[in-house]
Amino acid sequence: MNKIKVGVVGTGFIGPAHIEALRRLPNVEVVALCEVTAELAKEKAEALGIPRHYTFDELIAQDDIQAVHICTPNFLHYSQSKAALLAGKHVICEKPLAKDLKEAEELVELASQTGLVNAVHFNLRYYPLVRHMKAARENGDLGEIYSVIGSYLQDWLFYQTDYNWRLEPDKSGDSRAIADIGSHLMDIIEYITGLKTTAVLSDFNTVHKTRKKPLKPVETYSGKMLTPEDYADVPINTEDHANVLLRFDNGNKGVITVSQVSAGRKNRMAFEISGANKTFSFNSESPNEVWVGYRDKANEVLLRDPSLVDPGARSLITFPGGHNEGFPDTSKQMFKEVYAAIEAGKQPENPTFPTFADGYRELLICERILESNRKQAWVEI
Ligand code: SOE
Repeated sequence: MNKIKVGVVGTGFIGPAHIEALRRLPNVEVVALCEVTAELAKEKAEALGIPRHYTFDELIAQDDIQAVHICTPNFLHYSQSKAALLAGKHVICEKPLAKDLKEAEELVELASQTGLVNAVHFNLRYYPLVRHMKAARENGDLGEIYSVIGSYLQDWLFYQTDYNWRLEPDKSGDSRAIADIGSHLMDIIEYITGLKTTAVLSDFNTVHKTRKKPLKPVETYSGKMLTPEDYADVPINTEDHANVLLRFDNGNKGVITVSQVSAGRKNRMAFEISGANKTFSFNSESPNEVWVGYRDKANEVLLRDPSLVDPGARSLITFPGGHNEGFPDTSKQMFKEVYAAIEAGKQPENPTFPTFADGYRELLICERILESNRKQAWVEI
């Protein structure tokens, strides 16, 4: 079998997660990676067992590489996705797709002109029970959506000494928690409910107004405890915590909270979607079960078993119930769909996976959330 050759750009926290997922697909081979310097690329290629290593320009000039994964800090997503598309590569980009709407719009247009496969890594859509809830909405089982209550909570930035490039707007963008994790939550809410968010009212808080910036780089989730000799005090201008009220196009409403300073919440995306027939409650720290609530009979817990979920969700399950699947499986399942399209050579007309257009939509919602916080007023989307 001729495997599709792939290059991965950036090897911080998420690049290796892409590599690990890609290694589990039979028709794909990660042949190269790149980093900011040739030395770091060599070091990472050895550590991750990848045969070839390059700088970015060298990587996209390789004729045999058909697809490129952009796993760098946010400020590089636009220029690198653009360069990779212009070099004729299919592109899978991390979220957020770009730093602003203008950039994202240009990428959507360019991708559509080239016909190349384009995807944004909204991998959390690929929990099988998320697909099950979406199917339940589509087939009428959930009923009209009455309300949505969501949160995405983490604690890896809990201490004032926790530091990462995501705290720096020139690398991450003007929003932090909303762009980084609120984007997943808003994407999932619209994905499952099929509703469009029409207006937002937000209120942000920066709990740590200054943080201790390490004098040397620290990886996301490093958990490293710094001592006074290791850091300098810097002001922080992005949100640790945000509350947002939502209005939907069916006239009903929702609310979300995101926080990166919530002790004990490691990486918990949770939501309750209440419909006319039932409520679904899910959280990503226990992704193999969904609570189903009723008014007139006993509530249920549905376990992720291929024989019990919607047939559409079954395709995202590799192992029978009782054999837990989680975060790493979401990327594998997403890339399975993306690489079926790459094998066919072009972006499908109705992709099942999240595309650059979905990346644009999320950026639009995030920008309006930011604007609402600035104005302390409702903003329409
Ligand atoms: C950091 O907050 C992060 O790695 C996000 O960027 C990811 O999208 C999320 O899946 C886990 O946390």
